[in-house]
Amino acid sequence: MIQTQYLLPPQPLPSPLSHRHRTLLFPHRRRSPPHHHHSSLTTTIFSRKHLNFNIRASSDNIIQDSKEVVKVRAYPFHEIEQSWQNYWDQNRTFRTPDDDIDTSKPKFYVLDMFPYPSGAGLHVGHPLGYTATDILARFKRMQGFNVLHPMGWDAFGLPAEQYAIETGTHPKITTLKNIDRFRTQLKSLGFSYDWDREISTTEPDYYKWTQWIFLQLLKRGLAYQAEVPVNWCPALGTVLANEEVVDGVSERGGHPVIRKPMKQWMLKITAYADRLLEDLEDLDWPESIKEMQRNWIGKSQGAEVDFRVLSRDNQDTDAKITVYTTRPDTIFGATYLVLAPEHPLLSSVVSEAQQNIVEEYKEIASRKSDLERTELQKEKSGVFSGCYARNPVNGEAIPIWVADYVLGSYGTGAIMAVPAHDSRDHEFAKKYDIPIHWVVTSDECCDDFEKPFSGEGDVINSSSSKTGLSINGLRSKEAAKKVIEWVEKTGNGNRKVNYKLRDWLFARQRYWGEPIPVVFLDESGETIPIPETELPLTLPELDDFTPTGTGDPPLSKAVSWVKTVESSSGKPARRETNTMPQWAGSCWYYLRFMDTKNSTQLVDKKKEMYWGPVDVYVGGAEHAVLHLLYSRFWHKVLYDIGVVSTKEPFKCVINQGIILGEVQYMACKDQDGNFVSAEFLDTLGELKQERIPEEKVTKSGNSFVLKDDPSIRLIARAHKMSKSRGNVVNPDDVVAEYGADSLRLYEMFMGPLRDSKTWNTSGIEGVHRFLGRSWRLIVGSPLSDGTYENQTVTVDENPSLEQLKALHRCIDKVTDEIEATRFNTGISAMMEFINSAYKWEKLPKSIIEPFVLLLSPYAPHMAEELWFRLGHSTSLAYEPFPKANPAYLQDTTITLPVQINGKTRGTVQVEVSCTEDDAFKLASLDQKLSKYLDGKTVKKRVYVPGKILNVILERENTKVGSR
Ligand code: ANZ
Repeated sequence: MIQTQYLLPPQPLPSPLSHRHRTLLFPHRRRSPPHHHHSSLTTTIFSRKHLNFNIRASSDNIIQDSKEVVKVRAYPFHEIEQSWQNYWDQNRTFRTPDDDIDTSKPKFYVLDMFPYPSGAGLHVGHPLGYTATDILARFKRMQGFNVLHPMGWDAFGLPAEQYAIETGTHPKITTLKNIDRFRTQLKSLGFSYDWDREISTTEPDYYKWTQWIFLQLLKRGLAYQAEVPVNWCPALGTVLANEEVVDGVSERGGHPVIRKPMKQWMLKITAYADRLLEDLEDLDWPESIKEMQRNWIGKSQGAEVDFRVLSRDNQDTDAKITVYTTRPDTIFGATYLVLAPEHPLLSSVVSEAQQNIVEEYKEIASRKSDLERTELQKEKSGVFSGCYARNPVNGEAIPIWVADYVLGSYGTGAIMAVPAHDSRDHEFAKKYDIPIHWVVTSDECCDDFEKPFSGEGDVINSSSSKTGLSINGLRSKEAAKKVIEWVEKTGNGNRKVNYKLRDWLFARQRYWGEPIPVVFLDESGETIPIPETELPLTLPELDDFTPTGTGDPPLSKAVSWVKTVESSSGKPARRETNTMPQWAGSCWYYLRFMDTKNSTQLVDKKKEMYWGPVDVYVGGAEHAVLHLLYSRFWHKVLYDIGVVSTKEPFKCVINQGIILGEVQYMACKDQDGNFVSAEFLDTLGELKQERIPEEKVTKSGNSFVLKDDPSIRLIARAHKMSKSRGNVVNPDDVVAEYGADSLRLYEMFMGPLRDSKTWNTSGIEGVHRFLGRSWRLIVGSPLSDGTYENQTVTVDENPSLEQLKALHRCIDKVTDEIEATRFNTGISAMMEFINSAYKWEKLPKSIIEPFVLLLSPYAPHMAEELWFRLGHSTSLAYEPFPKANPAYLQDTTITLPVQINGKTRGTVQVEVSCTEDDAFKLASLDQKLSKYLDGKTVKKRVYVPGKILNVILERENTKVGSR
């Protein structure tokens, strides 16, 4: 597996480190580490073009020199970060014990949705979720939890295969290269993954178990084969994935794509529909995802009703069309039936006269995806079949139409259309002049009978003397119930629950995926699973990845691999040449992380019972449905066969928001090239737009305007990062310029984790300055050569009450905010602390050490370095997280009312324990109160501590006879 190629476990080191070991680990840093000698300010300048500057001052501000502006690093992160990453690597600091784990401690399993290692490398969106989970992992470790925080690669998939077709580079090579790049990038961000547990879905040791799960599904009848339409592109001679088809043509080349049935593997996820629905209730997941899963499963209750097909002379035939309806109460309003174009009965129903038209219509429909067909805005289309059917409730003959707004794959593929009460049917009936019969009424409807009424109400016009059924006057619910009872009694149908959820198409005509472990006997075609002992069935080497032209998957080119014998009988057989879809490997990887090297079991039972389920799972909302639903399904199957002990895989799911590119400013220009303010955009119609650089923009009220001409309002917009817009931010560049800790801190400081946010470079400068300020506060100002002392300016003195209060307030806030995953406000608390600390004359070590621990989950490199400079010889990763002492949290200042001559004239803020003299002094300094007190003689002061101060003044200018 990949990790064995990568990490050579160094000799475990005794802990705490002896001095000798420390020098081994930090060969460059005895008491005064050489790297700090090198860290003169000239080398800490970030210069883009090897600029040679003479820097005079240390500051995190921008310094002007030699006509150019360069940024000075706020602190020597470039040395610190690399050396701590090496330290963590060499010491395997974040290795989670495996067989040697102390299970009496509580566990915390925090997982990222593992990435597909694309050729483009990491995106700034990745570290958003990864930093959040890393903060949680580090925090929980310090709180004494056993933490499982692993990383791996979801590495099968299309791009590597497409690249192979274009360049001949084997997908394995591309994949390994991309994984190396991703790993290096992740390490450069200081994430505390246990790299000993790295896995890749493409490694045979891993996919052996993906294949094993498939065999278990097969054994239980949960995997089966069926004819299912695929996207077939005749011109390219290949089957395409949905994402390779855009508007009905191939993404590459723009060739037409049609839907063609092919025999494929399906997984019976529908057998788990009810459990997938019910078990959502207990999950701590965003309500929006739960709702999306509910809709995806789409449970609906209704009835199947049979409509007898009529012969030319209006007689009942043996054929019947079964429709699915959720509104049996509207059955008297059914004025036509619709069959989906792919309905199996269609060809036997169509009249001779309509044959050609129907065939043509079917052809056109076969090119559309289900999504296109059901889009509400799309104009409805259809053709008459030439045939009629009888409505069982009133015996009326109604026409049978063919229309693609009815899908073959849902319900029965046929509907009774009720144009008065369904908007799609209404639109269709209007277009083709089909009668509309109103059968439900309510106060909220039916003013004009122009629009359909889809709500429930009172049933009207719904009785038949012929059949004796009447539902008039009933409410929709009761009417539906009565109709269902009637059709059941008369043998015309039955109650039915339906799900939107379809079985999962589990085969791809692709090379770069897991081989499906079955063979087909040559003589009978019978499907036989390969024995579990023969797993993994490895992917054969292949040099030619180009499509076969016949629709057969590329694996069929591996002729000697495909031709085989069935193990138990020795009979000649062919291997399956379809592979599993990309979703397969990611369905269960969280289980493998618990026990990555087990060669006899998917996961050891004891380990699973300890680690399962995942406590916090963070990833993008784009996986709200498929990935999360598929893995829940597999998990439940594994639960049923006793492999896992929990019903659900992920206790809490969090979706991090999207990071949009930096706000871009556009100015409008008229035809003559003059700037026009954006508010005229609507009135002047088409205006040219021109991008304006940020330095030419200024804010005015709520909008942005041109600096040179504030009357020109600009359009400000943030877009999704994309190559074509040129607004992609590469994390490598940010790390080079500001350091990993700044990137981590910035991504957390941008806003609430779950919100979408826009990237803003001045924001990162802000957090970078904060880190620099923290560094210089604790380490001191740089020496004349620009290096820093190898220790701190902290003192071994007792802290003041004020310092203790500031610290404990910070501990309290940071702890609360991490626990609530509100990382941005946690940072604000640390910023406040540093601001107060700058006002102190002395920095007691007992105050600064806990602060460094608080900072460590966010900015681990700097925190480790400070910890080291504070005189510690081991990593702080397992130091107990500071606990707030409630005694220092109480707010002891109060608002004291001040009376002058018995009249309340104002208030002052004082400590509860404030003396009378201090209270009076504060009152005479107060702007409002001093007006009354200045130049007056105080006769008497009455002070009730914590309650009131009353000042009685000498009377002056007393007018005679005034009273
Ligand atoms: C008559 C009717 C009257 C309907 C009415 C609705 C409103 P859900 O809730 O999504 O299950 N339908 C059934 N099968 C369909 C298919 N294969 N393709 C497209 N539409 C189909 O919706 C079920 C309703 O959607 C069914 O109830 C059916 O139209 C339609 F006032 O029957 B109804």
